[in-house]
Amino acid sequence: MSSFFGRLKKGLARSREGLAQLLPGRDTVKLSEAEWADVEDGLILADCGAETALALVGKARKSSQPLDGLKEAMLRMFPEHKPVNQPLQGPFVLLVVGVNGTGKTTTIGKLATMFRAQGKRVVVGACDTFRAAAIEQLAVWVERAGADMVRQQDGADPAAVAYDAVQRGISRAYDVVIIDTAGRVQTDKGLMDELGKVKRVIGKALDGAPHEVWQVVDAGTGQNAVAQVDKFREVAGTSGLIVTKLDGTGKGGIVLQLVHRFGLPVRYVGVGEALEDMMPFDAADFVVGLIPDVGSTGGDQESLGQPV
Ligand SMILES: Nc1nc2c(ncn2[C@@H]2O[C@H](COP(=O)(O)OP(=O)(O)OP(=O)(O)O)[C@@H](O)[C@H]2O)c(=O)[nH]1
Ligand SMILES: [Mg+2]
Repeated sequence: MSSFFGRLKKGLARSREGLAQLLPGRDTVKLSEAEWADVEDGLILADCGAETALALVGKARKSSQPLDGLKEAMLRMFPEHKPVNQPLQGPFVLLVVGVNGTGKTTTIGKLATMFRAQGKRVVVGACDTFRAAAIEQLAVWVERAGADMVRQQDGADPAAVAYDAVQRGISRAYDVVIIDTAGRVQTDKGLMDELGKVKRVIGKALDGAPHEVWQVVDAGTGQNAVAQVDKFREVAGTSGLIVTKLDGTGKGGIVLQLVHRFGLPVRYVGVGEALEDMMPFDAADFVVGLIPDVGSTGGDQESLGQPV
């Protein structure tokens, strides 16, 4: 069993346990109306949202095997694999956005480490100039990753720092520029305008940048995550999602709801605070990790043949 899958499965344990109460057994071939209603409730409780739960149950009902039908419906909800947008020239510029405390800085530390392990040179722009400790927190991650950092003093204009970071990425031939931004609530117009400016200025520093805008969403946020993605997508052009803290929540269904509503790719998931607790997202692994193998005669199967 791959340790990646094992960690994901462990991270999804609470979501899976919640669903286990309400899903049909593996050997069940027919469900009553009331049982289908329970399945729908289970999905809603796991934060799939009513609309997505209804869509999933509607598809699963057409299958001759309810549990497999549900897994299949979930799998089909994910968009076709879309390669990460690459630069025509210059460094790959990644803008990381999201609400306060979702895990942006931690995720950037993990991403920088991953890019470095691929032999890429990485520079990170410390554009969270809002909170005094933010730059120092980022510096620790960046140093650990063996990456470099562009910073200015606390309170500096985040767009100016972003511009500097991209310029540095170009002039010193870095492979990757990652921009850390301050957390902001999607209803704060002033801060959302500021984020729009950061994005525009990055485009002035390098044509076609940022190549990707990844929004970090805390899986435990609940239904508000939908409003978050809606607004950040409008203002910053979110092109992919990173869903963190799947380990701390019984609400893993939020991933399905976000994918169903926005059709955005989920690029990575976080299942813990440590460096190795982030992994590339794999829809098949996610679904197998989320759906309990209820009533299976073979017991709790670890991998169901899902190599990663
Ligand atoms: N359990 C768990 N904790 C996580 C995960 N990712 C991040 N965290 C924790 O979440 C907290 C906030 O993380 P940060 O990376 O500082 O979040 P941020 O989005 O940069 O926060 P702001 O910059 O203040 O908006 C930290 O304690 C992290 O260790 C995860 O996948 N699982
Ligand atoms: Mg941060």
